[in-house]
Amino acid sequence: MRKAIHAADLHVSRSEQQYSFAVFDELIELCRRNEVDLLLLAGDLFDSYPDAVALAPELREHAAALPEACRAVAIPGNHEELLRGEEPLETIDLGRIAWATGSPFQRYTVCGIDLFAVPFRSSYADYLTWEIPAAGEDPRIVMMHGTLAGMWFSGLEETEESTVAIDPDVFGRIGASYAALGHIHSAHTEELEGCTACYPGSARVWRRGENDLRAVQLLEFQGTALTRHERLTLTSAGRYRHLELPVGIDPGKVLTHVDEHVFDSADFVELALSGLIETQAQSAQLVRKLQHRLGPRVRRLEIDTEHLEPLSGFAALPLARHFLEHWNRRWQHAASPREKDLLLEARRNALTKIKHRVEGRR
Ligand SMILES: [Mn+2]
Repeated sequence: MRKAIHAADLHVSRSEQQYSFAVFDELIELCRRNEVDLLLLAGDLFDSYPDAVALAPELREHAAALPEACRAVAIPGNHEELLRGEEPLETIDLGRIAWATGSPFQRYTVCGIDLFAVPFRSSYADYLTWEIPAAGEDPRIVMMHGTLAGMWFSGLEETEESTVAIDPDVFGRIGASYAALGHIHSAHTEELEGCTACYPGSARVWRRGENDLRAVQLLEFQGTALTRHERLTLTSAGRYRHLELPVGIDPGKVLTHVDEHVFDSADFVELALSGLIETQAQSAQLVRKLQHRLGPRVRRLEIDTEHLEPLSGFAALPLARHFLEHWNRRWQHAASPREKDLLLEARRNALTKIKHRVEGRR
């Protein structure tokens, strides 16, 4: 039985160096704990070319902790192309990690696995001309970075503005039983051309909206067959958490509605304050209090006041008071997240209308 771990889109960067390396260390630890033979890094290991150049030495040191028997292969993703100019990718030395830059693919035979590592390119349209050797006894894995053709229609959110299509026909041509994919930051697996095509999702929270727990994929092969694949969570990656806080007549009350214990120290938390407030100064004070209380407990805290609008005299308006009293009763009995979302939206709309009415512009 052979084991591999497939990770993608770690985006190691100078701007979040400590966090990136904490996640990388956990990945190495997962390789140790599961005694894997092969670590696959499916692109965007670094956030940009300059990040790769600056942080490769530190990455080499961390990668030295890989179990002795474990081989590791990384392909460049579109992010290693960012700000690259004419500089060569091949000269980046990742130590224990083999950096696959051969075109159109680089082939590795690693403990009985036949690996086709395809570095990122702006188009894979020429795949029909690739010379693919006849399959042998070993299971084949193909590693690529881009978006599976057809995924635009599956309702999956794009992680990038630029999209490079991978035709799953290429998996069939290679005869791969597993496609280790990167680029889409949410996890997604499907069976295509007799191949299990998998995006483990980004190994770290790279930007807002990446709500799910971050994970890598553990693979087991027996003979030529993929016998198991399983998600392993990366706890040091934390989560992205978005929370709307409706501000009422007494703005300070919001603070009692925040339970800081639900957040993990690795989380990226975004609080969206909504409603009406008497003055900008009150709004700023509320932001400061929230920052003071939550800021030190989480990796990153952002407080959005776009939907918290100042309206002097608002707390004395009968219309606003009546609306909020009624709304609070409904809110206390809201059962589902869907109902809560609807109530929050209704509240934003109603308070904006009240503000416009008071200011005389309907
Ligand atoms: Mn990425």
